[in-house]
Amino acid sequence: MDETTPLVFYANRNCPYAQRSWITLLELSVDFEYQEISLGKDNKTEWFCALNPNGTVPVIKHGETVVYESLVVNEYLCEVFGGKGGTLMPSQLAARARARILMTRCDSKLVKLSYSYLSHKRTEDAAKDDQLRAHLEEELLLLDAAIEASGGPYFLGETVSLVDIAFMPFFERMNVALSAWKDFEIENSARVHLNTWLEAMSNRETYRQTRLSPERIKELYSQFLNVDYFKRVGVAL
Ligand SMILES: N[C@@H](CCC(=O)N[C@@H](CS)C(=O)NCC(=O)O)C(=O)O
Repeated sequence: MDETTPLVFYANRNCPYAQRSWITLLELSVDFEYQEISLGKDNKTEWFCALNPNGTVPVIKHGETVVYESLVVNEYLCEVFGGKGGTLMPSQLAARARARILMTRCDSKLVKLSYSYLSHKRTEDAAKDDQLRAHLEEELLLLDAAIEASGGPYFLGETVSLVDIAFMPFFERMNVALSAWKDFEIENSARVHLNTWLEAMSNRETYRQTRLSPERIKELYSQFLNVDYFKRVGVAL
């Protein structure tokens, strides 16, 4: 298996996890075949579950090798294609560990805190709403400090990495949804490094090719919020 082996990318246009791998494929200039998976339908089929027993996107099939879980897919892509269009992981072991700590934190903290706050109904418990908002603010400050410590504009310093790619699809959605439903702006003068990071990421051509429009995010998220989708899939408390 090498960079000349055909690669199929199974994804869904609305999925932030799949978007992570899509940006990575584009950043690494990989040739691939995009296959759209209709969620609730194609991902329940026998053929898809044989590829990924979790029934989730993204999945890549690279020759006979099948990889799923967005963060694992992205590291695999870096390992195989990292030499071609530039690498997205640092070479030093300590920096690689730091990158993994931040990527894991994206899923265990930022994603959970932001979807929990977004899906909480203030009318049901205002004190809890304030608490969820405060937890999210704290996490955003921590991320701001992480970017500051690296010198920015990216999480690991001057060059874009898998860490930035892991976070961006969620910031894209939260930027729109938290503003629309919670009157909460991600861009805030208390988080200058995060603001600069968001701008640097938003200007990247690879990301721009994969982004959802704000209108589409609002349309999707109003459906999701109506059916308590985020709680059902386990990204909100
Ligand atoms: N931890 C997984 C999460 C992937 C995930 O949850 N994908 C969602 C779409 S955003 C999915 O495929 N859900 C299956 C479904 O909705 O039936 C990853 O990082 O790849």
